[in-house]
Amino acid sequence: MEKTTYNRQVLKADIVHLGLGAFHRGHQAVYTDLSNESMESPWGIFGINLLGSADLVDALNSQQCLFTVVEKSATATTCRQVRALAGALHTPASGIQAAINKLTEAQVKIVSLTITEKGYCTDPQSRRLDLANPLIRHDLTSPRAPQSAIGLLVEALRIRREKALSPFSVLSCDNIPANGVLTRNAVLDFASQLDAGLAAWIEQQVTFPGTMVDRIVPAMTPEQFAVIEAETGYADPCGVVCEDFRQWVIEDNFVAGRPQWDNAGAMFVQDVVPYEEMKLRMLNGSHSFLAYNGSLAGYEFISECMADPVLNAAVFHLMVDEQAKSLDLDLHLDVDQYARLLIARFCNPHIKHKTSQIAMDGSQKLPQRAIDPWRTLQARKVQRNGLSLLIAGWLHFVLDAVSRGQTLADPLNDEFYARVTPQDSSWERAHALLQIESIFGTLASSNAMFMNEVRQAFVAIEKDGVHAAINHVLQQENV
Ligand code: NAI
Ligand code: CS2
Repeated sequence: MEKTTYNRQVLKADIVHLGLGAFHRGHQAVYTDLSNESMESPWGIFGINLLGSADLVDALNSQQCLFTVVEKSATATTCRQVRALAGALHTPASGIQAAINKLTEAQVKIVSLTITEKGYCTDPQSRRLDLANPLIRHDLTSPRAPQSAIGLLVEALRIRREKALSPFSVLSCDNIPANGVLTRNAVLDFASQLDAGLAAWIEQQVTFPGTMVDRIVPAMTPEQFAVIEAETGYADPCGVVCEDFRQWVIEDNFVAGRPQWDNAGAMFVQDVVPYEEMKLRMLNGSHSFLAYNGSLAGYEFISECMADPVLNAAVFHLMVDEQAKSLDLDLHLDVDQYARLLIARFCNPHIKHKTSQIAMDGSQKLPQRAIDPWRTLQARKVQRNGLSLLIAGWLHFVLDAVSRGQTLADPLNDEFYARVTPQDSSWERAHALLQIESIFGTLASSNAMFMNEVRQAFVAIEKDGVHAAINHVLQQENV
């Protein structure tokens, strides 16, 4: 068991983290724990969950906030105990005031977030705060008792300003392009609805560094909890099993200091966007391709999809011949090598990453993973058949669920049902989904090429199944 040795009795809430899910425990908490080893004063993290069940927070508090991370490569296993968590709370149980109090403690220097794409309550196309979002509507009428993460951040910053406490940096660690800019815009949009002076103060005093985060940390299952027990000899309801790879690229723009995460392997840079775009399109875009087309082909896990030579070759094509060609910036990176590393990571048989997990919240993921690169490739006259298959796979995935009456794990579930008329032909139903502007902008009415190519892919999957469709569509000459 790997274990750090710094004195954790002195840990305070230097970082408050919103969204204490699997990813935070397997990524930022590990970096903080490892970097604490070389710091004079270790940084503590206080985790807050605004939603979901209280079980995790209760279990953490009953085990001194210590938890296990089991890291698995294809051939080796490392078990670590993570010691950087100083405390945790769950607002549905303890009330939102407890969270506000935590964020307004004088020593808080960073508030970090992994609240999923939908947690920012923004419109995925315009990237601005969605004022019609029910949580935001609630918080604008009750700003002192917010329910959303954005409302909580603004309320905490209002109090800090009033009490002349120093501001904190807001660090989004979600898979969103330019996540710092998006978070800043959401916070400023919210604050300016309430108080222009507060919005101006936030604009001047608070920073929102962008990050690229990477480590595959699947949702835990009973089988994976059994893996922890088998590897360590004890059960840990707060542990996670993840891959051994990890990467963190961070814009170095903090108002109140930061841990030396670079001592644990993080990279501090001026501009994180090129790294984010590369990772979001090549890794996450391929994940979504496999999530939809892999689940249509009957696969439960990503590693099973990768054992299928047709899907394996298709994602390599998508990474190298499409997504890589949609990128702008020269990182002096060998994209073939990056793609091969991604393929090897996806093949790791010990990482039980469900296609159904990645398929969740597709309406929030498609714009950055598929739609933006599709538009860029069209402008560059580069074929984008793999992306069309990804979008067509999503259409089938949603329509299949709707035709069975299943609820989709997606904030637009009700909108899908409202738009789809069961009596329509399958392409008419797909067409209705393609008109959702928060996902597709105005492509349905303004881009005949987009509609034709997605239709070709959609019909091919319907007629011949995923394998034949991949073989057929990837041969097309669409530029
Ligand atoms: P999880 O399901 O374990 O945790 C999600 C967390 O987000 C929970 O704490 C939940 O309370 C919170 N949350 C969900 N909706 C929210 C909302 N509307 N407002 C406030 N909080 C909300 O998921 P996990 O694995 O921790 O992933 C979370 C995010 O981390 C992903 O969506 C992604 O953006 C990012 N990420 C995840 C990776 C992974 O492999 N799991 C890798 C890279 C990034
Ligand atoms: C996945 C990501 O759930 C998803 O949408 O694509 O969470 C992926 O596992 C991570 O970004 C890997 O860093």
